[in-house]
Amino acid sequence: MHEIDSFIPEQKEHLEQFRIKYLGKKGIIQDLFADFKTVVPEIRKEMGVKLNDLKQKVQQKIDEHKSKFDESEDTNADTDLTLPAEFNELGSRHPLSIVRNEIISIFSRIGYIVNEGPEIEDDWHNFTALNFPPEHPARDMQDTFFIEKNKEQGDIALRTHTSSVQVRVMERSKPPIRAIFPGRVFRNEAISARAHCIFHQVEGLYIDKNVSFADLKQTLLYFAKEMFGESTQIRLRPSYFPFTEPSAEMDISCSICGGKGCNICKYTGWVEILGCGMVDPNVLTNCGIDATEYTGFAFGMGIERITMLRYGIKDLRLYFENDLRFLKQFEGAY
Ligand code: 2U9
Repeated sequence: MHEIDSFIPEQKEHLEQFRIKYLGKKGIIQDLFADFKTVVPEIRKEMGVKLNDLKQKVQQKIDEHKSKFDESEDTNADTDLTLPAEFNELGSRHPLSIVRNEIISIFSRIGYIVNEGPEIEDDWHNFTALNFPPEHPARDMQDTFFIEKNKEQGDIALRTHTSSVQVRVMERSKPPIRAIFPGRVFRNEAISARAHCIFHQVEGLYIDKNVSFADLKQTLLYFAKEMFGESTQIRLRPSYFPFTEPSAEMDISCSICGGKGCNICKYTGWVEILGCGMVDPNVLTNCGIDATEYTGFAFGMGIERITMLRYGIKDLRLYFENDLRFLKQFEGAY
């Protein structure tokens, strides 16, 4: 084997010596090219090819080892291994996620499981099964984002509440059912400090034999105390929803002023946090549950609203702007 084939430089200087020896101005290859002029015409062509091959081989050898020295030189020369490590900033959980997780945790402690479902829904699961009359205003273009209008097969729309998931669960399971339904919902509303066309809900459902309004009230009192503190009081006001009968809206004693009166509770001492009621027997029947055997309660709340009360946030557009000055305030929270 020739020296060129077996050459492995240990230091950069060895490589430079090798280069000068072969490719330098007074190097071996220069000499050979000088002698080339004297070569007889019969073998001139053959010798020319051989000489060029040799020159190329030497250059390749140099390139191969040069990159090796360049790399190792970079790491050795430019890196100060005694410098402190670079600080990688951690992100923080979004306040809506923190509050959603807390709601899930509160209900899971009393036996509720979590169910999720599709954001694109058909008319049956979003409206008809839930006892919405055909001319109900929620079915209007002004309130719902329709994807497809279809008289025969039913409209397709972005769900306006997670109640549609409850319908799906009731259709496929036998009571007892005890579950909560967190998710994103869509309503065709103008964006303001108090309303957005996309928001988040957690709804809940409990169906079994002998479930009463007293069970509903006590469950929601437990939730209010866990979420807003032990001293929190609740009150239920009569209301109306197509899917519950009787229906109610629930207020909590104002967590900002403790019930004394402030601009959050508009000096009433109470703030509304959710809607609830006993599941209408028509809805149970629509979903394949025997309404003579079972009763149930349901409730629904907007996570944006609960989070506003929990953290004193005054404008819900802040949730969607991704301003780090806002988001970082919740760092380290649950
Ligand atoms: C089924 C049967 C009954 C869910 C309920 C409410 C009352 C309610 C609103 C609160 C604020 C929606 O986010 S919000 O705008 N929700 O007031 N929701 S009872 O009742 C159901 C759901 C599913 C099968």
